[in-house]
Amino acid sequence: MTVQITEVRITPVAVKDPPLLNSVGVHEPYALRAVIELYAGPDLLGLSEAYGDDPSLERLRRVAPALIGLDPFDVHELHRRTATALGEAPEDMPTDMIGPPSASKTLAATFAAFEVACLDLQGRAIGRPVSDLLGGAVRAAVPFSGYLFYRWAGHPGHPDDGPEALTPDSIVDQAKDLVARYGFGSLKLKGGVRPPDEEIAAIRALRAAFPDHPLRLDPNTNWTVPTSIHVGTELAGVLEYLEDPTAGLEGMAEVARAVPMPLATNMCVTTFEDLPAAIEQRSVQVVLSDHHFWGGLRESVILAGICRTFDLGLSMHSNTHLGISLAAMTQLAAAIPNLTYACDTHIPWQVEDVIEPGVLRFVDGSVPVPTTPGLGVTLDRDALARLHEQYLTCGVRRRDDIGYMRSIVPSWSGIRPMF
Ligand code: GKR
Ligand code: MG
Repeated sequence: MTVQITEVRITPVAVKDPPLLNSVGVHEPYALRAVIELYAGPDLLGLSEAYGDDPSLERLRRVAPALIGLDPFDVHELHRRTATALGEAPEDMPTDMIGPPSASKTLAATFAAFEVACLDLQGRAIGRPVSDLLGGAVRAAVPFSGYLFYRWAGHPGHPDDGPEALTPDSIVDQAKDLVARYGFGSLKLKGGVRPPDEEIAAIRALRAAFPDHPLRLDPNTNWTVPTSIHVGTELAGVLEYLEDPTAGLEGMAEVARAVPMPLATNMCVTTFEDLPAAIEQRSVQVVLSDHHFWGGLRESVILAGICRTFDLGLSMHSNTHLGISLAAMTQLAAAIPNLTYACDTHIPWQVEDVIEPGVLRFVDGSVPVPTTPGLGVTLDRDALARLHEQYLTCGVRRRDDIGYMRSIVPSWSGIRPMF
């Protein structure tokens, strides 16, 4: 069977995002994503979803013309063409919550955007789900964790769009709401926002309200080593893992030696090059994979193999994303036997999407893995057009949690560690 890419479409979209607080600032009213459509003739289409900020879009657009004529089954050739077309593209990532930018990471992120669409195309061409292309699904449904955020009730100048959550009790209320609506069986608190002892109190309140839920806390490196050790010691026996308490492999290794729970990361181990030193120094015990910057679905399977070899746990990270990425994350997680932790997802915070509803749903905190060809999801063309129009008018062109916070709190520095 001959399959060749005949057309590449890249459509930036903006989706409404609530005022979620994190260690550097606050989410802006809109988050950006790019929807990628790879056509192999008029009826065969592969989908993917990627970062939608200006530098990422520029890289995607630079590569797109080189993909015409590509066989979507030849992902090695896709990699060659991506690398050649990118050339000396500036190193830049849409957020520093996923470690520093590097040439290999920008290449990995750009390649990943097209690789996922190629795998969707492959699956549709042969009539098999993407999980089959990754070794086969070892689970029929993928568990996700309920992602808790400190938040304001609304963006300044906009109507309130949810209850404020700034105290332990309101975080527990938020958790009860997410668990009631989605059935999540584990919970993660985005920390590094309130003073550490308040966040310890929030975790203890969650433990009291949810005695059996695994709990995670992630301050995105907003703590010094002593603060991290203090929090880790106070929460002994309470946390499933502590995520990125402090910056860098050395600091993480020092914390890891002093606290009883595993340390997880999506900030100090974010490329294959980071792994040898992290393993040697025992900086982390759990790696959070993310196909968007680890180089796609097949590279994420390779990461899983390395984690298995070196006895590292494997979990999955999430930035703001939509249904196409949720489908990709679900297909991938279904096919990785040692992905034994519930995955992260921002989906409960999103009220808009680009896919037709109904296929992806949460049942008892897990997403049943679509068994239809490819990723299993279909573009909602009206929604795509509407969210593209929103992109054109919203004014946001790259994520800037620090700058947005500074526009509200002029003295805000966003410099970590704050505590
Ligand atoms: O969106 O505010 C956020 C999150 O903090 C996200 O940016 C992080 O990358 O959720 C991510 C994490 O686990 O570090
Ligand atoms: Mg994290």
